[in-house]
Parts: sequence; structure tokens; C-alpha cells
Amino acid sequence: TVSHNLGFPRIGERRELKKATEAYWKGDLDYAGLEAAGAELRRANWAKQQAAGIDLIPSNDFSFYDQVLGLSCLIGNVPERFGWNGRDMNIDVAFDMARGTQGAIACEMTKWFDTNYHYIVPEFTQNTSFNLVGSKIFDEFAEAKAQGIVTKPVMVGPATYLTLGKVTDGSNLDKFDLADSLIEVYVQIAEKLAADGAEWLQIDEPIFSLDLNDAQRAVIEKAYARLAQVDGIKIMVANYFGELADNMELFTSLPVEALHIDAVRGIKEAEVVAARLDDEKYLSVGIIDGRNIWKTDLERALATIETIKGEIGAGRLIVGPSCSLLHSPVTLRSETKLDDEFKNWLAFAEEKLDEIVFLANAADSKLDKTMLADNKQAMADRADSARIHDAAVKRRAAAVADKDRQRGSPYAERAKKQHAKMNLPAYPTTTIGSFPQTQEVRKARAAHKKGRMSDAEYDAFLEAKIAEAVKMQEDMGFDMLVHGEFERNDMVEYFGEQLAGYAFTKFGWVQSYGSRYVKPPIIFGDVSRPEPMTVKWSKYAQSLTDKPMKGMLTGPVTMVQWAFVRDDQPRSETVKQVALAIRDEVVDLEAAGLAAIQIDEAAFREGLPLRRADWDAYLKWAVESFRIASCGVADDTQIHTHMCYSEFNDIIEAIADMDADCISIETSRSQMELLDAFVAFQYPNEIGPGVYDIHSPRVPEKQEMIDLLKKATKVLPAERVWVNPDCGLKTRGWAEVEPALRHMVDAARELRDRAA
Ligand code: THG
Ligand code: ZN
Repeated sequence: TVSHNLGFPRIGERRELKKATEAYWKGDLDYAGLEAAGAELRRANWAKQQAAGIDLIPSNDFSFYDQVLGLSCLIGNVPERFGWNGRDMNIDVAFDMARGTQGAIACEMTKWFDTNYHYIVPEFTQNTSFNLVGSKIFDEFAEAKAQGIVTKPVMVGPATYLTLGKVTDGSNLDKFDLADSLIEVYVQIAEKLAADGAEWLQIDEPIFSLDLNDAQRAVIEKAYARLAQVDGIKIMVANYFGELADNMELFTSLPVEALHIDAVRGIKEAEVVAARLDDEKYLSVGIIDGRNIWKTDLERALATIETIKGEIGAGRLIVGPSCSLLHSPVTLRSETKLDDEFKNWLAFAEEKLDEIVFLANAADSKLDKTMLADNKQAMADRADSARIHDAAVKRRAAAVADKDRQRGSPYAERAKKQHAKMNLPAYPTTTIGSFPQTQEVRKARAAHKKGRMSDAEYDAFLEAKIAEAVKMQEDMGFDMLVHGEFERNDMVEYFGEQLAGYAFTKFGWVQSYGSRYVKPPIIFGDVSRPEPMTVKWSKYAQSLTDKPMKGMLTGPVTMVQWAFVRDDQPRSETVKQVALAIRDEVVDLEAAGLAAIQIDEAAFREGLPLRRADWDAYLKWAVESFRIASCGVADDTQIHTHMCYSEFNDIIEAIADMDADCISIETSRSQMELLDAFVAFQYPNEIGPGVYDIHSPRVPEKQEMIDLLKKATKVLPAERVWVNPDCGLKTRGWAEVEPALRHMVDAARELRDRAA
């Protein structure tokens, strides 16, 4: 039995990758220094995996930015606007594509399947050709070999690559027609790796977890029939993030030496796949959860492994994680602040390696009895720990009834009361909530956290920041104000820290995109809100102005989507508990005099299951949870929500069902294209189509925003249109934000004047 890993986190135990790349971008570290930092991370990761006893150790799982971008560079797929010479590949080309240059806007980035990891979207045009111009995959193989390890190089597969990219030249190019030339480059890569001495090549095709069309199936069939002709290297095709479902037949008939399945999300199918496998193939059983942080129930996992071994024999059995460990934090060893009982329930990437090796050994009759006994004890401790179970929370969740998911009156009546109460003008102006998190703000938070700034000093600091923000918004002429969220770190971390049932790590970072990482909270138990979380700041902000202040909260789906979630109850149950906790906060904000409350659901679309068959069930509980969170208020309290860049067409009905009084969405990048769904559906409530693209440092002119608003009011009733930026402003600087917001408010005024 072979122990196997699909990928190891590349960020380092102490975010060394972030520090090196950001220093390189700033000019504080030269290229040699950057390469040295990368080489050290790779060396350490290979050494760790070797020491743990992993047989099949990955290479090319490292990247300074993103592995999909890395593939684009390997095969020379660089958009023309970057002025690349077509021959010499280096890391600066990748960084230009990821971050943009003076003359060329960055490539788009979007979520990697249903994770919080973002990849750089490949671009295809009628001029696209693929050539093997990079050497990273070979260099890293050689590097590991010099370290005494024959690794298994990893790359994203051709069908997945074509699926994830988009045609950008407006032509009618069918991107799947590029398959033939793309496949030939894969053949060259496989041949060269074979010549270099590689035994295995892992090709990731997670699109097997999606509903596939004929074009995708054709690419898969062609690609692996062709790659099967390459001698001297064994190919493993990996599916992860879901079941194979109706792709089972196609997957199991691939003419390759090994298949990897996600035996966590696809546990129901694992034995079926094993039974269908022909006598030649290896099966990699991804039974250790690469997406979560809980210890595996080793006894249960071993039972599955034994059954599969019974089907295929130990000689063809491979044991691994469900997916790359990229999505797990690096090591529990650093978490010296977590108490031992809790820590004993967890396994991060390093600890998962031990679980993999345990299972592979056990399958070969080398059972580590001590480890098994300890694991059983940990499972039992966690299952009936008093820290997990809160009878009051469970009772309350069970008692939720229709009336708790219903506002007092329909939107039309609520709107009248809200407008009478707040007396807003036409085209009311507001922002999404956060203002720039400046060095000053970050420094103060860090000083407070380290005890160098007292609670009183920190509170005074935050009050001063809020007062500045309120004054600035009043001066500019905003109609609905926000307090600016200076007290918050991450929008899920801040709330999680104040909720019962949540835990926090100190170093549990996971890459979100490029050098940006998040530290997802761990939801381990029944969730409740012991005390108000934001009321103090919102109430203070409201006390400074006669204009309506908007309370700012994160919605239940997003709170759970961006956390590590307990695996001992359905996700929907956890979301419901979080919804009730948020509801308590909403009701308290209303009582404190806030006339409007925004509940952000930035990750609502991201939580949508990968397969359509699962959508309805998700949307039902996702919408219900928003309604539980928001429906505790009177008709004249205005509920807002916000969703980040999303494909809304598929879910517009569900969005309307959420019944927020107003939704703000990203539309400016697409020149209002995303509004189409709202128009076609005749979205009944108020909408704030973002008119200012906050993802760019560019300051938009007043006239541009007037044009966008005119476009919007052509298709939406003017009396239901709000004026706001695309998204929160926390990642921007005041130098851009201030003029941009002035232009935005002026744009709204001009439209208002013209209408009058
Ligand atoms: N929070 C969480 N997930 C997210 C976002 C978020 N996923 C989608 C999107 N927003 C990703 N965007 C970002 C933007 C900035 C950062 C991370 C993800 C960021 N991180 C800091 C860093 O890496 O320096 C660390 C975090 C901090 O300082 O608080 O800036 O907003 N959960
Ligand atoms: Zn947003």
C-alpha cells in the first residue's frame, strides 16, 4: 500500500512565502533572494513529507502565486497586452499577469471550485497557441531529486484548464477546440518528465466533480487516449471536491495507470469505484479530509480502506488526502495557545500526513495500536464534550417557525414606512461598509492585541476614527452613513471571536489568493451570541449624526462558508444556529436606534453546490437562514445585503426570496451586465448597482458614474436605485477613496437635480 499526498501548503509555517513575495514586489528582496526563499520552503516541505513516511511526494505543487497561473506560464499562454516576447519565461511575467502593470490590466481571478482559494483565469483568443516555454515543473523535479526524493510532479489537467479559462477577444472561438494543441504540450511535458526519471505524473481534473457537457467529455477522452501513448511514466488522474456521479463511467474507463477519488465527499461511491476498477489500475483513496481540520476517525477510515483492499488488493491501493492540503493550515505544532483537549481533536496538514501513513501501514498489517487507541479516545472525547453541546441552542434552533422567517409586511408596505421614517432623497448614496484599513489602524489593533495599548486607549482611538469617518461622509453629502469597521480584522474572524462555539488559531493561515491569506475560524460547537458584538460602535456612530447610520453584519452563510465547520452535524444546522445568533444582534441594533442594518452575504454564491442536482436543497436553507437572521425587526427597519462579484443569473429567484429591502452588487466591471438577471426577473426590491470598481486603484470620474447610473435606470425603476461602490473599501487607500466617493456623491446629486 502506497502512502500519498496530492499537494502540501506552500505558504510556510510562519507565512514565509508572503513575506518573500511582498518584499520582492516592494524591491526589498532581489530575485535571488526570492528564489532562495522558495527553494527553502520546497526543501522543508519535501523533507517533512519524507520524514512522515509519505511514499508519493508531490512536486510542482509549489507556486509563488497560483498553480493555474503557473500552468499558463509553463505553456506560454500569456495575454498579448503583457507584451511578453513569446520565448523567455520568468516569474515577473506571472506577477504581471496576476497583479497588472501600468499598461495592462491584471488577469481576472476567481474562486477555485467551492473553496475560498482564487486562481488566475486563463485567457483564450483566436491567436492562442500553446508552447512548452517554461521549465518550473522540470526544475522542481530535479531539485527534489538532488535532495534524494523522486517526486510525483503535479499539474492541472487539460480539460480542467480549458473549462476554467475564458474567451476574451469577443470572438466565437470554442475554447474546447484548443484541446488538440494543448494536449500535445502535455505529451511533451510527460515525455520530458519520463526522460528526467519521473515515475508518476499526477494530473488534476476536478471537473469530474461537475456536471460535464459533451465538449468536456470529448477533451477528456482525447487527452488521456493520447497521454496513454507516452512510455516510461505512470499517469494518475485526480478528481476531488465531489462525487463522480454520472461521470463514473468516463472516469473509471480512462486509459491511465491510477485514479484518485475524493473519498470524503464521495464516500458513498468509493467502494463502487473500487469494484469497477480494471485489474491493472491503482486506486488512490482520498480518505483524509483536505478541506477541514478535524482528526479523521481512523477506525472508520480503516474499515473503508480494508473493504477497498478486499476489492483491489494491497498492491494497487494508494491512501491519501481527499485533495491537495493547500486548503489546510500547516501545522498544529505552532498552536501553543490552544488548550490540549481541543487541540487533540484537530489535524492540520502535517498531522494529516501521519494519518495517511497510519492507514497505509494498517492496510499492510502494520497497525499502530497506540495511535489507533489515542484516536478513538479523541473521537469519543469530542463527541460528548460539554463544550460542543448547548441544549438551549439546539432547542431554539428546533423551534424556529415560519413566523421567524417572515417580515411583518411585504416589501411594498415596508418601503413606505422606511421611506417615511428616513426621508431619503432619490438615488440615495451609501457605501458597502468598510473604509481603508490604513497602517495606522492595523498598528493600533496589533498594539492593543499585544497589550501595548490599553482597552481605553484603543476604544478612544476607534471612536476618533469613527468620528472622522462620520464627519467626512457628512461633508461629502452621503445620505446613509457607515461607521467604517475600523475595529474589525477579517469580517468573519471579528464576529467569530465574539460567538460561543467558535475557536481561533494563531497561525492557521490558508492562502486565499497570491500573497493574501485568511485565518478561518473553527466552528466546533453549538453557536450562540453571549453579548452584543457591534452595537457599541454602531450606536456611537449614530450618536454623531442625524443621518441614518447603517449597522454592519456578516450573514450566516458567509460566516460558515469562510470557517472550518464541524463535521458532526449537517452544514445547514450550523448555519441555522449562526443565523439565530445574528438575529439577536440585528434586533439589538434596531433597539439601539439603527434604522438600517446590512447583513452581507459575500459568499452566498460560492456556497452553491458544484452540481445542479444539489442546488435547490442548498438555496432553500441558505435563503431561510438569511430570513431567520433578518426578520426579527419591524417593518420600518431597512434590511440591506451585499453580494460580491457573482454570477447572479442562476440564483436570482433565491436572492429575491431573501427579501432584503435593498441589495448592493458588483456591476461596474461588467458595465452593468450583471444587472441583466435582476432586470429580466423584475427584481422587486431596491438595488444598489455598484458604480465604482473598488478592485482597481483608478479614481472614476463623475461622468462615468452618471453614465453607469443612467444605464441602470433605463432598466430599473429610478425610485428603487441606490448609489454605492462595488464592494467594501478596506483594501484601498484614502488617497483614491476620497476623490472617488466625492465624484460618486456628485454623480447622484446631478441625476437627482436633473430629475427634479
Ligand atoms: N475574508 C475571508 N474570505 C474572503 C474574503 C475576506 N474570501 C474572498 C475575499 N474576501 C478574498 N479577499 C481577501 C482580501 C484581503 C485579504 C484576504 C482575502 C487580506 N489578508 C491579510 C493578508 O494576507 O495580509 C491577512 C488578514 C488580516 O490582516 O486580517 O488582506 O475578506 N475570510
Ligand atoms: Zn463585495
